[in-house]
Amino acid sequence: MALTVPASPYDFVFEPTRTALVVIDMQRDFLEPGGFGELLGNDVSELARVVAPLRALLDAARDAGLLVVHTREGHRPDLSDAPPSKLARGGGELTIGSHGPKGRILIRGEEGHDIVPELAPLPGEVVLDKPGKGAFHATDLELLLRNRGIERLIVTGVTTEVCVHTTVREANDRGYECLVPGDCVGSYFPEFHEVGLRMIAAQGGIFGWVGHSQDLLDVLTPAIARS
Ligand code: C5J
Repeated sequence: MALTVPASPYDFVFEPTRTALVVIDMQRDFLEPGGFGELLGNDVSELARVVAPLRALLDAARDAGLLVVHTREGHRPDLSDAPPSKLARGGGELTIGSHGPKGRILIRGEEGHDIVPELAPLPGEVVLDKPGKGAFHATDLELLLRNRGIERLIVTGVTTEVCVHTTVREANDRGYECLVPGDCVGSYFPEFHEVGLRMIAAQGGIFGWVGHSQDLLDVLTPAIARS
């Protein structure tokens, strides 16, 4: 049964069995004190506010039977999948692969690369390791979605203007309809967050829709009760 949520620029209609909740990079390295984000000088408390509403949405999506996809940005320990340009970027002492308080920065298998415990994937949920900002770049995400008949994505996570935006743009070009609940995405820069959301819904929804998690809960909860 199709569900309708209020969103900008207009209502977003989705069928739960043909929709995936995509949770982008809710990793210790981005969210926790001592992680890569903080080592770069960012205020990680800006991202902490995303965890509670996203956890509620994740629980509802699981109960309503949406496909759940978690992504993690990171690299192989030998850095062979990291473009030299990405490693050089920033020019600081600490970069991807450096040793930090949470192990080697953005390296698969290290503590900082893990998803925060509040949003830990359940057994059987898709966990997609991605070397880039977008979740479609150099991953099998498109194949997984196509094989499940997924047409729409609810895109959440961090950061709004980097990995969330890149993923929404990639998805949009591939024909997926994307809804971004604004309270379930976050940025170290409040102004980038605001403008990033406005950019998605501008011009009649040039990249997709922007909504709120409570409106999703309002339609998912009755759908769970009916099932
Ligand atoms: C960044 C991300 N900001 N997940 N990664 O480098 O947005």
